[in-house]
Amino acid sequence: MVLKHREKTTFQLPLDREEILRDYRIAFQSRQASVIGRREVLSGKAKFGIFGDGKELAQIAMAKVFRKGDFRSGYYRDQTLMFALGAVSLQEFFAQLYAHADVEADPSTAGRSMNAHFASRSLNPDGNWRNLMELYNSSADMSPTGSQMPRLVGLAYASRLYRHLHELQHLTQFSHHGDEVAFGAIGNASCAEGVFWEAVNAVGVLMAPMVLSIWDDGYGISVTNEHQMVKQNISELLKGFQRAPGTYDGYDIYSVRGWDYPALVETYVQATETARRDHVPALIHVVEVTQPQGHSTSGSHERYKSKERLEWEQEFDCLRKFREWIVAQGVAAAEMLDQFEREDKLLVENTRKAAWEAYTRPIREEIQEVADILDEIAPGAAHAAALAQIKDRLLSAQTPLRRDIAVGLREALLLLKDERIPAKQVLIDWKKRQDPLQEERYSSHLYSRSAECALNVPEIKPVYSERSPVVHGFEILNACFDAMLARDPRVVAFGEDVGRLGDVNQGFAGLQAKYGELRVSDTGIRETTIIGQAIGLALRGLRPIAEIQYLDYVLYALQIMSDDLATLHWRTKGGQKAPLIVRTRGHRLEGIWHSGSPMAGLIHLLRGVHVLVPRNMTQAAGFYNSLLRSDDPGLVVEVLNGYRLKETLPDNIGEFTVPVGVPEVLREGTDITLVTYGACCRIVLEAAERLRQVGVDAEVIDVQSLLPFDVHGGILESLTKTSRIVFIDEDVPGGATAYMLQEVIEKQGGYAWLDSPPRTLSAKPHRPAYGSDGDYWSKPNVEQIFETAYEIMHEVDPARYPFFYR
Ligand SMILES: Cc1ncc(C[n+]2csc(CCOP(=O)(O)OP(=O)(O)O)c2C)c(N)n1
Repeated sequence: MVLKHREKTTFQLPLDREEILRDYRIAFQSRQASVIGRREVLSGKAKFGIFGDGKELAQIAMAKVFRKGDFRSGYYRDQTLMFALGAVSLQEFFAQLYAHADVEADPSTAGRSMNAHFASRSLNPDGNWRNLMELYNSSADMSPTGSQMPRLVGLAYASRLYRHLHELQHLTQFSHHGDEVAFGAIGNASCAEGVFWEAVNAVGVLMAPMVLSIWDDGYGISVTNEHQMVKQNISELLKGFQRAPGTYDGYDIYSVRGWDYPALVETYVQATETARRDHVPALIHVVEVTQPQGHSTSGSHERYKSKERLEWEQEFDCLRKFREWIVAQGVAAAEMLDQFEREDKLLVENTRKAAWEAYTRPIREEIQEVADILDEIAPGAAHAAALAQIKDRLLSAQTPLRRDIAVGLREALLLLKDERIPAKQVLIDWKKRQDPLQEERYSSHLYSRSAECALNVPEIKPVYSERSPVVHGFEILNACFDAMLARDPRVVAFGEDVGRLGDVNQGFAGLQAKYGELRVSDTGIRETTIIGQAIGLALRGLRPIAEIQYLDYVLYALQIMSDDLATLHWRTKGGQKAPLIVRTRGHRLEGIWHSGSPMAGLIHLLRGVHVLVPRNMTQAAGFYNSLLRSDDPGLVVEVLNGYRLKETLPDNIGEFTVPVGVPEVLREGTDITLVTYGACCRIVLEAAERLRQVGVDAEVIDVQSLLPFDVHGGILESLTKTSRIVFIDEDVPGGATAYMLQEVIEKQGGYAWLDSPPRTLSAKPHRPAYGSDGDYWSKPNVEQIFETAYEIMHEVDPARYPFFYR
């Protein structure tokens, strides 16, 4: 039922006095943290601040029902929940505000995310799972509004799987019979995002235990609800999702005032108990919420809120209302609360100071070290005065920064470039020691560093015997997925048409019947939340294979893959991982939307995910086996026109692996290296055969793994032999061919071995046109590849390779 605003008079207090007063103090401390945090930004000590003022009371209520093992997927307003749970301390909160780049100081993000972006540490330093049932789990926050929604689908749905899949019952560090609730939080304005609706629908369909709170302060920065949603009331709009009495299909929907403590507590208790027990999701629309300090430190709300609104916000401030209620109920006298407030103000300020001191101390120590070296150098240097200036500048900085040390150091070395002072080397050595430290501070953990990282998975070659059958490509995959599902109970596969049909190309044919509807399932057409479902499941210890039906439709999910999945391990500095496998199919079939190969778009937006482009289904199966043994996320793009081609089924289909980051030489040659991947492999091999007929011996290399790329430098090895190279694919010009060229020519140092200019050959800059002729003139073909390679050989030796076609 949709509940009316809850009236506090109906509430029977289940809370004792101590608990109420503790709640008041946490809420008050949280408000102080917001006030002081804002001051720190405005005074220049921190760069940006966004705070949870006005949302304190609802989060205090939520904390009462949030249990260990539960998960949060919220946003930057949730500090009070984190404080109330003891999941983030005040000092950690301020450390993050200052961007203290240390996991000990800011366990959420080690200074990598802006403030109020929370994350629990699911992993030990070695990358292995901690016992999530001992933690108040918080999936790592993001700034794009609504981005917390897709993974909520999986975080909630995991409980359903853990409750109903017998084979998962032993995974007690992740679940207790699926009793865990996923708590979501979102701002009212972000409910205008499409992804909100997609996720709400998906959770309802999946009957997953989510309790989603909407903090409704009537604005999205300056834009009022009038511009955000029909009828200006999100719970009114959501009425269609509510379940009928006595049924389990749909949501429980509540509306409650953000300043009404007893009603909030009652609502959260009721919503969460039902979600936990019956797996019925709930939406809690928290209305009459205020934002006392405005949206963020970037602006002031006086610019867009009316005088009346500002006055109303003061009157209905949840702390003020809570205080009035405490006094009216006789829980405590005003003087007592005054005393608490004085103590708590002091506490928060002292904690802030401690965080600042902890943040600045090591930097000041480094400044002192550099200053001492400069002191040593200066007496004998021509630019002693300028060096002293650099030193003074560093020592007097109010907000010390390592960046300023790096800049000052380089300035000093420039001044000293012609000097022969022995201590100069001390300065250079000091600088050199910093480089790996900064790398570790800001750039580590893009990929897994655990023993299970994909690069550590050993190669196991496919084994063939006389008995190995020759089958269709899709049957190779089918056997591989069958083996994966059989071997590892954590594997679940889902996507559009994956369940009953076994996917549009039959890779999962028959596997739902064999493993059940929860292991191999259909989803709605909702690419973003298919990926979100997989991220959430992976965050809770499962091993999802999420299918996006065609590569061209990955674009729908690209935002969440880029913002959430690809950054997750890095932005938590190894605190969280989501080892999921995204399966899709693409490159060359027919028409604009079933032939795309936007590989550069993907690899540039997905650093942090392995991007694998197998040329056939055996290679694909090997990659799936590798990824399942690793804890890195991966995207596998199967070749669309390969499902009906015949391949020999390896005897060890569930065991063999194809190592990531290692290209394969498909044809050896000495004159020219042709580098390609995926669907192009077959046509490049054909072109190589034609080149042979005119006396050109081409080496053909299948990159197979765009991210990571050729980790052992195999392509360079080929180039040292041939001195000529062409990069071929069906992306746009300047796309993945340019990326490969940079990898080989610049990074691997291939330029030094070139005797001819390197070339790239790609598709046209437009999408592929329909029909066989459209395909021929949109994508690189055998003739073009032949002619590109032949042109290079002609330039080398026109007499031996005369033009015979122009
Ligand atoms: C995708 C995206 N668009 C725009 C922004 C800029 N932005 C940050 S917060 C915000 C308003 C969000 O309002 P609401 O959802 O009501 O949450 P509130 O901040 O009021 O709690 C906007 C537009 C963003 N972060 N992400």
